[in-house]
Amino acid sequence: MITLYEQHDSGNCYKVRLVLSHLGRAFRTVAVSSLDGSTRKPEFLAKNPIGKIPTVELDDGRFLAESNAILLHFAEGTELLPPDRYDRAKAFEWLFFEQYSHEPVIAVRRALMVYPERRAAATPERMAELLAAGHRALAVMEQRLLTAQWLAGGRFSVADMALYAYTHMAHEGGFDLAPFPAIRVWLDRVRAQPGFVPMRR
Ligand SMILES: N[C@@H](CCC(=O)N[C@@H](CS)C(=O)NCC(=O)O)C(=O)O
Repeated sequence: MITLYEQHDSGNCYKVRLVLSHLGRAFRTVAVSSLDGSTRKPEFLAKNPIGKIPTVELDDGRFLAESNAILLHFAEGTELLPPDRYDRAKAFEWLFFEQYSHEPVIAVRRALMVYPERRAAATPERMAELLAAGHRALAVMEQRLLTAQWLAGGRFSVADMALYAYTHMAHEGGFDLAPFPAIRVWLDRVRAQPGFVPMRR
């Protein structure tokens, strides 16, 4: 059976729960966390030398890390990856955008606000920079979603799963979604998909 090494309140780990649930794939979970040092232990580093979660162990015993690579692995050959070459590349575009321009600002600002041990790094300058960068990322999504139901191609895909994870928690990072009505409707659309599971808290 697939094993997901995860931290329950991580959006990156939640993406994997979303894809496995949507596809009806059985999996078990093992809790790992930076807070208790378990992501730095040799037994975990042997599974993923980067020392990050999510990490999955596949049915054949091989390991895979990086949330969006994991999404792509499970989505291969399913309706979650657009068959058209251009639409597929657009899905990749959103996955790279998520990792470079969205998660590093929206998830990080949330972490600085939510985890007491990170608060010392939440200087006013850093929080202001992250807020501005987060608004820029949300504006890019809003622009697409004003004229399209889904981020890539004409249907729900891994791109929507990847961006849903931290966008739906953006308010915990101090981001007000009121100026982004198309994003708010899209969040509801994602929640209405078969197999949707809410994030565990
Ligand atoms: N780019 C990675 C980021 C993974 C990541 O930063 N995971 C965090 C939890 S959200 C983590 O493992 N933190 C523990 C640590 O750094 O020790 C992905 O998308 O999977």
